[in-house]
Amino acid sequence: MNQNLSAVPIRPSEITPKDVYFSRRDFIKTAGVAAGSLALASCAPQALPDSPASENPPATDAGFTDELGDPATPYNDITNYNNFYEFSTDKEAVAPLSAGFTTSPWTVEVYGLVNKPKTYGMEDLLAKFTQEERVYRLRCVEAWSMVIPWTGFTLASLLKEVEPTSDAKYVRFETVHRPDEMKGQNSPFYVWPYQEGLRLDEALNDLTLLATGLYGEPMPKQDGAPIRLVVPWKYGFKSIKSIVKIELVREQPNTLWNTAAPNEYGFYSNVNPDVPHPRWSQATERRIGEFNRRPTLPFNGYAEQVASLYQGMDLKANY
Ligand SMILES: Nc1nc2c(c(=O)[nH]1)N[C@H]1C(S)=C(S)[C@@H](COP(=O)(O)O)O[C@H]1N2
Ligand SMILES: [Mo]
Repeated sequence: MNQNLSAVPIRPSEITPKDVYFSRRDFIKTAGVAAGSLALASCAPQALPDSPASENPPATDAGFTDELGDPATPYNDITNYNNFYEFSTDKEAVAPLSAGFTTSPWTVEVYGLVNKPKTYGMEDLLAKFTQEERVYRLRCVEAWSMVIPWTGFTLASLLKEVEPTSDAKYVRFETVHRPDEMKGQNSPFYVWPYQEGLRLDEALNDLTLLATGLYGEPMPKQDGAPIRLVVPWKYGFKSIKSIVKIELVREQPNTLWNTAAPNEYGFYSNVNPDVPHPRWSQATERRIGEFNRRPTLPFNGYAEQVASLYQGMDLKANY
C-alpha cells in the first residue's frame, strides 16, 4: 500500500499572512476547542458553489486541535490523499480526477421505515440543521490517520425530523451512482453504488455527523462533496461520501466492503487495536505528516462516548 504523500510545493502557512493565521488560532481558543471539549462554534449556512476547490488553501492546521490536543492535519494533505474508489484507487489521483464532478444541484432522499419521508435539497439541509465545527480523528483501516476539522450537523437531527418507525433498526446510506462522471464505478471488483450502514443507535449517537465542509470551507469534491457521513470511532470506510440516499431499514444492510471481503471487513468496523486485519496489525497507526507511528486507541479514542453501545457484545466476533 503506497502511503507516501506527494510533495506539497507551497505550504499554506507560507502564503497566509501571519496575522490571519494567528487570529484564527485565537478565535478557536476563545471558542473553547483547545480547552478539551468536542464541539464548537456554529457556522453560518454556506453558499454552494459547484467547485469549492481551494483557491486560498487554509493555513496549516489553522489553529484547529482535537480534544486530545493534536493539531489538524494540513488542508493540502486532507485534500490530496483520499480514498474515493469511484474516482481512483490511487489516493493522490482522486483530487484531479474528481475536479469535474457535478455536486450542484444535489438532493438527499430520506425514506424507508419513517413516518415522514422527505427529499431534501442541499440548501434545505444547510439552512435547516444547526451547523457545527467538530475536530475528529479519522482512522483508516490501512493504519494511517488524520485529524480533520469538519463542518456539519448531527445525523440524529435529520433522523428525528423524518421520525423512524419502531420497525426501523438500521440506517442504510448510498453514494450517488454516476459511472460517466465516476470512472471507478465501472470497476467489476466492487458492487456499486457504494453502500454503508449503521445500527440505529449508532446513527443517533451525538458523535455521528453529516459533514458538509472542512476547514470552514464547503466540502472538497475529493472528500465527498457535497455531503458525507463521519463516524469517528469506526474505520474510515464507514464514513461514506457523496450521499444521495438514507434509508431506514429493518435488517442489517449490505455494505460495499463487507460484500467485497467479509472476512476482512465486518459490519461494525469499530477501531480496535486488539483485532488485527487478517493481513496487517491495527495496533498502531501513522498520523499523516508524522514519521513515528503512534498507538491506536480503542474506538479511536472515543470509548467514553460510544463503548456503552456495545455492552455485552463480543467485539472480536463482531469486528
Ligand atoms: N463513496 C465512497 N465513500 C468512501 C470511500 C469510497 O471509496 N467511496 N472511501 C472510504 C475510506 S476507505 C476512507 S478512509 C474515507 C476517506 O475520507 P477522506 O478521503 O476524506 O480522508 O472515506 C470513505 N468513504
Ligand atoms: Mo479507509
